[in-house]
Amino acid sequence: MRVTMILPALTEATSPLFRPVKYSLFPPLGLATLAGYLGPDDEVTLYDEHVERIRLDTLETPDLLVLQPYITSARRSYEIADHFRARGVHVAMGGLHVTSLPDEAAAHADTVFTGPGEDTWPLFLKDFRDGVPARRYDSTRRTLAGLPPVRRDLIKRHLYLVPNSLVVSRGCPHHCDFCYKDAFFEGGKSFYTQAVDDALAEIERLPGRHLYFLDDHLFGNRRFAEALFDGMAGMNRVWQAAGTVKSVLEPGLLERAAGAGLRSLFVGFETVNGANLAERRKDQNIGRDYGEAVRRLHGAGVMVNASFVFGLDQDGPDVFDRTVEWAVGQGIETATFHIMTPYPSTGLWKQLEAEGRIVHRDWDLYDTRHVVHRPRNMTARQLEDGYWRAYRDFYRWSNIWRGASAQPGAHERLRHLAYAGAWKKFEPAWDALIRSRRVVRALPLLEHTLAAFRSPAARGSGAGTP
Ligand code: B12
Ligand code: SF4
Repeated sequence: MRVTMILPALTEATSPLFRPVKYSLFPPLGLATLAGYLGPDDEVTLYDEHVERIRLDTLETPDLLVLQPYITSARRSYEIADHFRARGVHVAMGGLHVTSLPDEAAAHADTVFTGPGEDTWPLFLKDFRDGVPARRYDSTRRTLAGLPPVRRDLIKRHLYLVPNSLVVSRGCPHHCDFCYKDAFFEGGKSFYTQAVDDALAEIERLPGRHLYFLDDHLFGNRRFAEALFDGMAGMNRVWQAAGTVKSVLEPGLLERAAGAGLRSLFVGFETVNGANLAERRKDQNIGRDYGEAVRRLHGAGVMVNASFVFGLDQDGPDVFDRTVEWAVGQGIETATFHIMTPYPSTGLWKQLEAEGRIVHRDWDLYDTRHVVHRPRNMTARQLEDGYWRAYRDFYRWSNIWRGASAQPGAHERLRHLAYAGAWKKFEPAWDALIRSRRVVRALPLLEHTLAAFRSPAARGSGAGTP
């Protein structure tokens, strides 16, 4: 069987006007995971529009086309699907946006899938080979046991800065109402992990030193996380991941992660307005000392990528300056800002829709950079302007210097400057590297920046990775 898999990209990812480094970070892990279920005789090709241009009229005509639309790439995905269906190709679509709006996707596909694919995809493959594929498969049985190895041989590693991204769990134990998670995992378990040995085996298969865990919350199951970090100690890895404020404040876990090579953590602080938290069911952040979380991370030698959402119902026009001021004052190395975006079928979507506050359904603009709802305590213009101003202000050299000077020591100050500066300040260099189609050449630099620093505690004891 000939199978083509495509991760479509929103159009701006290919625009010369837009800084594209973000789109050259991670390979299409979901599709490479599904490819693992294909047989040795199947011919499979995997394309990722974030890093390569595809011309539909020159592509081969496969027996089966597999598409994974995100909300912002839904329009493009449907365009690709329609093109191939007109040529008689069976089109299968699944993933987050399809799960949110299966009927919308079904108008462009022969088969749609809701939820994660590990149970339904092998079922479909059998039905398809037998000539009786169904129109729709809904995932209910959730497990990562017996997962075949991810087909990393299909990934064009040289096109990515972070080719070694991986996930060892699915979902998250929390229920923030703006998050994709509860809707995506409806009908079954919404948080589950691989067996620790399987996760360690996956890590062993990855070349080099650097890893990026894309798990929603790597620390979400303490027993699993501890065993994983213990197993990773001594593997000489440096890695990045995501975790919650609550998990950072829990004694012991962070230190174990740092000992196993954790060097930077994406943390969902979300808001400096405590009143927003209960409203958005971000219960795990309520009453937590954010400053203490940052100090603990820095104390363990872990850089912080702080995530914030603007335009929540309790936010007024002062929220942008307050957030930037707080983050810079804490010495936070990198920040990711988002405009609150109601994804269809989330709790947030349902509330705003009931209140008549969804302004339009142009999914291209649901990219967390555009205002798609009617904010409560400011205008849409104030929100969009404030969002861009926050980015500019946070990454001003004066603020990068100020942030670096809030770090505990000279070592940390240097790393702060190197990492924050490289991330936002050298866009022309990134562009040049990406256009040379050898972005992976920057990976040693990233590894070096992450590895060049050990926690004060680890430096004292000689423990941890070099
Ligand atoms: C890596 C990542 C990116 C990468 C690129 C994606 C890539 N190369 O895969 C980058 C940085 C480019 C990115 C960008 C954005 N992202 Co993003 N990203 C992620 C992240 C962290 C991990 C994705 C991943 O690899 N998961 C692991 C794999 C194994 O799971 P999976 O891809 O979901 O695939 C499984 C299932 O979905 C299903 N499946 C998927 N496709 C198909 C197809 C078939 C036929 C079948 C059967 C099953 C199936 O089976 C797979 C195996 O279980 C997710 C968070 C998350 N937890 O998923 C957010 C996430 C997907 N991103 C999101 C968003 C909003 C964005 C941006 C719009 C944000 C922004 N402000 O820029 C942009 C735009 C992206 C675009 N192309 O349009 C949202 C999506 C919301 C939505 N409803 O679509 C998520 C969920 C984050 C969040 N919590 O809000 N992202
Ligand atoms: S903690 Fe993160 S992944 Fe978990 S539900 Fe909240 S936003 Fe989603």
